[in-house]
Amino acid sequence: MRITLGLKGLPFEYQAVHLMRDGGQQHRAEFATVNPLRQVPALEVNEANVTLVQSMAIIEYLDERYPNSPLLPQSALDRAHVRALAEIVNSGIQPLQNTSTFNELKRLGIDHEAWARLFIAQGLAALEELAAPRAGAFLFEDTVSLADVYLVPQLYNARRWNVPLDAYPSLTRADQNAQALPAFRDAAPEAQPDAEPT
Ligand SMILES: N[C@@H](CCC(=O)N[C@@H](CS)C(=O)NCC(=O)O)C(=O)O
Repeated sequence: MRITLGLKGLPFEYQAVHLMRDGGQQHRAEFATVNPLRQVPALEVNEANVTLVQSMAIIEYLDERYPNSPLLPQSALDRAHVRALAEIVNSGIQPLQNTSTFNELKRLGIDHEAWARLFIAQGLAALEELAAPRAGAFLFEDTVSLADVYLVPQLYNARRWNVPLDAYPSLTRADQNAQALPAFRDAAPEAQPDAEPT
């Protein structure tokens, strides 16, 4: 969501919800009314007095409402391809390595680190295979798309879990090119006001 706000050049007010501190601030009663699933992100749209949840819904809303720098290509078939790339991350990798997923794995005595590395590597391998034939400077041809918006945070996370990335040249090329753009750099976790000092 932060990447998209940056790509669209939209000013926004940042409100931190720390997922670990105080047992997870997403579980506070006031946040549960924002998102009953107790997950970030959420976007308060002032002009409509509405709060949106689910990153895909938020990003597609922003893309429709602010059509500059479109995140989806012109043709319906190409849009389906780009959405499929984004969904590999959004529904095929990310939910398997969410904080709440890890908490439950730990409770069940399962090695969550091995679990995370397995599903991240499997998902990235599928993403590479699907993206490679049409990848260019970015995951779909030479323009930033919805697919890159999902790729970059997932590779950030993969590095955190020491997942080797050498086998995914289309993904690492797109990531490297995205890092040259302020919208991606400004959205990085360490660039946020509430980032822990390293
Ligand atoms: N499908 C949701 C996933 C949101 C999600 O899982 N957010 C994570 C942070 S990246 C979260 O809030 N986790 C809190 C938890 O698992 O307790 C979306 O795309 O917005």
